[in-house]
Amino acid sequence: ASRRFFVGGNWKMNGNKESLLEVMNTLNTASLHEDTEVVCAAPSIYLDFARSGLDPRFGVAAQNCYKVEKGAFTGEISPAMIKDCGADWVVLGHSERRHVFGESDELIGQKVSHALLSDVCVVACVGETLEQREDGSTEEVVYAQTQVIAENVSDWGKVVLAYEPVWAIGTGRTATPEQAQSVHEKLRAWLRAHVSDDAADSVRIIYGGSVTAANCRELASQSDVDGFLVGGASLKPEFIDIINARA
Ligand code: G2H
Repeated sequence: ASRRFFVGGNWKMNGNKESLLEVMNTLNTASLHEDTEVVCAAPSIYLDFARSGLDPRFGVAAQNCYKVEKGAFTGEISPAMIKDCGADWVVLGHSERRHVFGESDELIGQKVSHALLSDVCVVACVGETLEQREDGSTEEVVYAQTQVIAENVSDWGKVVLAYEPVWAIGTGRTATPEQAQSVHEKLRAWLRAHVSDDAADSVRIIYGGSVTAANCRELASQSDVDGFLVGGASLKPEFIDIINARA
């Protein structure tokens, strides 16, 4: 595919300055496939630290943000602040935001809209729970989540769609390459039917959920898998192998 491979490292709420510096030094000195876009999602309190510690060839993302520019929203950060820290991306709708913090599709949509209007690129996440997969509603769930995201996208050139089955996140249970490819292919068809041919052909659809150095190559070889969102393994030296999965 002509789509540029995209690998996001989602540090989640892990690390400290000392350990993250080590992670960043490993990245800065690694020899990486040039055609891969790499973005690290840092805890918001470390956005500045990540931006100054990472080589400019890496992008930096926030892991969440609020839906307005400023105001009395104690504890929140805005896309304007993300940009002010030199970061260009935000992860929105991650399953931990949806399921641990109870974020609704509606709120995620509003966040997507405001981030894009603020010129911050978005990694928008969708994915079904184990119960939903088992009762056969995977497609219905990911289409509905994608629909609300799509209603709020002003520029698909600034969006990466991440498919993260909830049952595969941090569990060591990865989707098989066939399972991932099947959902990615359906999401691309959904984009073709409901957005445009251009969006369907150009939007990167990345897979997340227990991606490791051991399983990344086969996943990366699937025609509709355009990269990864990596949690646990993004803090380990094997992240380099994952970045180079398609090399
Ligand atoms: C899914 C993923 C990164 P992990 O949340 O977003 O985490 O690779 O640890 O399953």
